[in-house]
Amino acid sequence: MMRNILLGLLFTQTILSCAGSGEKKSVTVAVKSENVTVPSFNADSAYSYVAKQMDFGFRIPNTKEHQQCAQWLVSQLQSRGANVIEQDMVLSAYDGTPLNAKNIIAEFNPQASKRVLLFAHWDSRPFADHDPNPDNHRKPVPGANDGASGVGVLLEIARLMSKQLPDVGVDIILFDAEDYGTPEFYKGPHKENTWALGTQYWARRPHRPGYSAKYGILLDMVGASNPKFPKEYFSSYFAPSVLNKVWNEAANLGYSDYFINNEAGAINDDHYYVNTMAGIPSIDIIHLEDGTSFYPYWHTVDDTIDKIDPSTLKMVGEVVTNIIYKEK
Ligand code: AHN
Ligand code: ZN
Repeated sequence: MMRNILLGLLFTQTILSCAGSGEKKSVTVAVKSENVTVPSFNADSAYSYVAKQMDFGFRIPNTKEHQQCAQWLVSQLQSRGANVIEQDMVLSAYDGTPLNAKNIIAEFNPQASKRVLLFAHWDSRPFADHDPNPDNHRKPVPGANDGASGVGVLLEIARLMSKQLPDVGVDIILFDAEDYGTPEFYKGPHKENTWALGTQYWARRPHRPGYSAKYGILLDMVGASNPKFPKEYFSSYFAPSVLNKVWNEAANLGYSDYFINNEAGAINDDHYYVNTMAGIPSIDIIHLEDGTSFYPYWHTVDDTIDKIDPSTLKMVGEVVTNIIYKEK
């Protein structure tokens, strides 16, 4: 049995690497688009958007801080000229708690048929269940890197798009209730798929029936100093050409020390459901220290604003900005 699974994996990898060798076409596209002006990503502006989210407090469903932050996110995106859709829903958490949640969807260039989807989660986790101190396990995670960083980068990209639209359509989705997954201390009945609840809801009921995009890019924990972004497993499995395109762009921009070539483990994150349920090939740019463990303050009470380094926001922002403005 195990042997068959292993053989199956080897076979799949062979297919994927064959698919990866067809990269010459995308090289041609990149050369053609060299004369495109790519607006410059402002790291201080992105940082200020991270800090602003933190000022609201914990962004936990069913709280007023969460509602207030949502209102601000919607008005930010509207002020950038996007068509903003608020997808309100009541979700059921790992223990059956009803969660009043909101996905925030911002369409730029809504009439363009070729679209790219950029996404991040905007909620923060109610339980610091990975904190070294067990007394903190039921306290909330501030979520500076885990949540606010990806949103900060996307809000800065939205600001850039308000001045100059890329050729393709871009949808920014800020998903809710990503981080309400089963806490490690929970002893009740087991439930599957308790993470990324907002994404699962959207994949079943997209904001436009039949919605699709050419590909998707998820930003998760993209703000800490000296990050490592290895090639996360589901990203290489479902979207190898997107992954290579983005990592090549990062190398072009001089960021190959951070966007590293190592293969990393599978992370059950928002992109998993965008791939498997919505069928949009999507990658996860995620800080993984040694290929398996998250950024050091992940799900601790110390995931605070002082961990955010504008130069990390800048490298990720610049890579994604180059990708969308060079897309034809
Ligand atoms: C799991 O821990 C299974 N998924 C976590 C994905 C995540 C949480 N990303 C940010 N916070
Ligand atoms: Zn988290």
